[in-house]
Amino acid sequence: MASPVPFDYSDRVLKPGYTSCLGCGEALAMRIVAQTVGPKAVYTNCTGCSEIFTSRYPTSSWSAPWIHSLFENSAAIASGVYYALKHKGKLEGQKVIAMGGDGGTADIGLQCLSGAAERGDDFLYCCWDNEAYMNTGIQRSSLTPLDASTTTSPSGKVSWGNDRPKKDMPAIMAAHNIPYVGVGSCGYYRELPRMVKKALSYEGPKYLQVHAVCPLGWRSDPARTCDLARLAFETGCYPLYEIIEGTTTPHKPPKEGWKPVQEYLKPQGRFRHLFRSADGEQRITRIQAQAAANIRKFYGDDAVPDFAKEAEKKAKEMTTAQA
Ligand SMILES: Cc1ncc(C[n+]2csc(CCOP(=O)(O)OP(=O)(O)O)c2C)c(N)n1
Ligand code: SF4
Ligand SMILES: [Mg+2]
Repeated sequence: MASPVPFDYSDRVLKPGYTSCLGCGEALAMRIVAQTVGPKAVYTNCTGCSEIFTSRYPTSSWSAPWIHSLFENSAAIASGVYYALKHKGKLEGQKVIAMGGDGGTADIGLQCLSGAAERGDDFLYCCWDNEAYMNTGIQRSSLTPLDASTTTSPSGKVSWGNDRPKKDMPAIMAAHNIPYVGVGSCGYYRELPRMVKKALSYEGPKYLQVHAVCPLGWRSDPARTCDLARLAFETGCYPLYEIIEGTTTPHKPPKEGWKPVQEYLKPQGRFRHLFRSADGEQRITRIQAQAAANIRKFYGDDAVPDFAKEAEKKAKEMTTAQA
């Protein structure tokens, strides 16, 4: 029998050995993005899972220059690196990549990110959106979806979980008139290199948000990470698109048509409470109505399936009845 060909990791920007959980969508996305950007870059990474699992003291998986920033200032550190390289005349062929989780990006780091984007600094910001503060024990963030149960928005007798809809972070970034905003997914990992290359072809601030399944926080099967990420898109729960120089291009619609949101929600423990009562069904109707609105926004009214329109009607009736 021929001896197995040994894996060659010599050209990996993010080397193996990092300590993420099994099936971590954030690790998958970050590895692909870093590999596409390459080693001629300075990476800044705010506190969070991605920073922790790639730099367990005294080791590091990074083979490119990498800076651990505070929770709130990945974008500000990236700005500083950009100006330092510029001042020294070393920007040629060099990229500046800032990274952070959804909490580090959309909550505590928003001000630094907005400032860097508004100044027009030349860098790519990557937000790993696993929809909660996972590293510190699954606390909700402003990117946690409606009705997800987290440790700070627990479902129970008095609550259905997170009671706020997800913040539209890509729209906030697009409002800065930056050349590139992209929303990708760890489930469509073959798309990520194309998106990164497209983003890097523009000078100025670029924002890439990647939906990253977290089996620990979502209480999902690690073997279903990519499948779940694709279901997020195929149900209309997590639209994927690019806004390039102000023009929005959505990801091509699912080949087999839009699916009911239950297919995405049911395999996740964070939504399990919605499947336990008739009242829970009403909450799912609201989520389905939101997915219908997402589909309409990017693909037009004709694309919205009948079951989703039906849910919109019911959700409206429920709101009227409550008023
Ligand atoms: C100012 C400040 N507040 C709180 C923390 C604690 N903290 C570290 S990581 C983290 C959560 C990170 O969540 P997110 O940015 O979504 O990244 P994830 O771990 O989910 O990848 C928190 C609250 C901190 N390091 N600094
Ligand atoms: S907690 Fe979630 S995001 Fe963090 S390493 Fe584990 S799977 Fe990845
Ligand atoms: Mg997070």
